[in-house]
Amino acid sequence: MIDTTSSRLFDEARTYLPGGVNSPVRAMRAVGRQPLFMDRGQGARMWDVDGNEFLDYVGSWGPMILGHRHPAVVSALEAAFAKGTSFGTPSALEVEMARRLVEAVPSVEMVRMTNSGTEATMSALRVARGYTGRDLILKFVGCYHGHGDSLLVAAGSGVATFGLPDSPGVTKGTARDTLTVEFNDLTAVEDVFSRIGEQVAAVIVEPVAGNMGCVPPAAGFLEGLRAVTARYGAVLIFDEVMSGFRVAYGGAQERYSVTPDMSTLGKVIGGGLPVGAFGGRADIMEKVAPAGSIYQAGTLSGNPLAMAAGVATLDVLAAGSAYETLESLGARLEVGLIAAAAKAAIPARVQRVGAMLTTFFTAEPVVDFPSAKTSDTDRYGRFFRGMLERGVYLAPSQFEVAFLSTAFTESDIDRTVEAAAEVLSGLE
Ligand code: KE4
Repeated sequence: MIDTTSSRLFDEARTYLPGGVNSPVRAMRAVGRQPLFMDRGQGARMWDVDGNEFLDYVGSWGPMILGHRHPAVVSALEAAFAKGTSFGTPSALEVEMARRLVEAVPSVEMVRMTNSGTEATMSALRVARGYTGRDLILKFVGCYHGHGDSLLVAAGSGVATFGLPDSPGVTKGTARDTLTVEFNDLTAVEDVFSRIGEQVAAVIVEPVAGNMGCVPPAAGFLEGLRAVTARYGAVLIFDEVMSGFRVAYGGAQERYSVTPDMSTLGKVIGGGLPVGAFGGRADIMEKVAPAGSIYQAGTLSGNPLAMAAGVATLDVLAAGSAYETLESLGARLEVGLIAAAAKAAIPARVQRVGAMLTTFFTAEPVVDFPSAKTSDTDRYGRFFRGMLERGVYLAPSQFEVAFLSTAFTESDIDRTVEAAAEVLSGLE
């Protein structure tokens, strides 16, 4: 594969941008190669600056659920753009978006737009702390909720203890207010609450984990979180930035019939433009300025272009058979990958929820971050590079997911499976 233009651009980019990228995972360090610079996308495909064509299973990390340049999104953006880009005033499109989120997402009675998932989760935590008057939050090892300080916290020595900074720059004081336990470990959560439940402002969880690879909630896990947080008056936050409008139109909370107190959203709801949102029970959201005293703001929050692309995306998802298509394509890919790994006698686990899927290079079920880490990441890197050479762009990390879009066809999936069979058969 020729990547001379990408390579030249990367050399120049590293002069101006830390690591040559604007977000670390794009640098492809986890899969042992330099990044490719994309030039354009159409449907399920994208082309890099050297003209290489790829089936795109990253989809901008989730937003492109309809594929690139869906006609409805393009025309909505053109119409909005013809009238200007941003006014810093209320606009009708913000009301259109808010109404759809309230109608679609069971926990959302009121909502506030932001410009990223990070802003959404940061804001949701502040609101939960302001609403409860409590300081502590509980998160799960391996779940990622953006780069807000309170959430860049590693498990303390032995889980279910106070957190430790997971990045330089996060203060010990901040980390101390974040507890971490293993994903799917309801007993550990109940143990924390039995000891200090009255101090916990919120539990934040990816209801379907996607940032350690795809890890579904264990039976009863989400229901258990709902019960214990209700019992102690803590706010249950579902971080649906990735799962929202992906695993169902109403997100994981609709798919698993568990309604949190607050939810955070992003990615899909912006149709590829910068976006985030946090929402929840009206009695909580009414505390947010200027209705209430909990401050939160944003110059470009609810900007017309992102609202136009997002509303158009949600309307396409709501109108047709998108989720049946995504489920059927996802199942076809899952079955094909399992068969290809078995034929090659490569230990692998394919885990999927709807249109998000991960091939873990481990023999054991992946139920939390420790089990995800039994995966052979070096083997994943070789798998990734082999697939890239065959025109299939997967997530450049074992601990991410492949995202399907409605733009894929069955023959795209079959081609992906054929490529996987070739790569896996040659993978020592
Ligand atoms: P952003 O700030 O990147 O818009 O959203 C943060 C975020 C919050 N919550 C969940 C569940 C998320 O998955 C994310 C961001 N996801 C990563 C992909 N694993 C974005 C890719 C990147 O960091 O470049």
